[in-house]
Amino acid sequence: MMSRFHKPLLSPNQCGSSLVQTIDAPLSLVWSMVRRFDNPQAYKRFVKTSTMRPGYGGIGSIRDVMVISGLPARTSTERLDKLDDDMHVMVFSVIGGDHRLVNYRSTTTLHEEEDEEGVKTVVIESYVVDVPVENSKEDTCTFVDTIVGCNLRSLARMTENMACIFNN
Ligand code: A8S
Repeated sequence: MMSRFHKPLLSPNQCGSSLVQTIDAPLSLVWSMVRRFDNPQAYKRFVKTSTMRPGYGGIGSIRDVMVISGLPARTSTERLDKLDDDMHVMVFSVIGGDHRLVNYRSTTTLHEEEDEEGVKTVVIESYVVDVPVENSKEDTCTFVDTIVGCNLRSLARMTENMACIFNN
């Protein structure tokens, strides 16, 4: 299950982790949300606005994200590195912005899993990021795990609610 996409090489000054979220909704529905690099605010609740830079589409696209107030960050510039509609893989990098997550890179993959209740979608999101000099690896990972965990739970809640509507 832990596919080849989630084995990043870490430099000594980096940390990383991976989070898993099982969602009771079809993979096609979950993927339709995850693949929308131009619309992260659809489920990422820390995102206030996201604006695509003109002149792109597809791989290499850049978005300017503004996050909600109350976080140790205001803006983030992010680039789409990979979007595979067959393998259900999405990779993006943080390439700038007003925050402390330097060289952040996130990989998300979707997988179908069947249990007694039916077919579910398993989302794996892994990341790598530089550890700021004044921080520990543990604190950096705890901070990122919190954000990614919130995003994954929000994704689950939204797509499960949508699946519920479609089935009634
Ligand atoms: C994502 C994941 C993360 C986003 C982080 C980790 C961020 O948008 C927030 C706070 C920060 O300090 C950094 O998939 C940054 O969006 C919410 C602005 C990048």
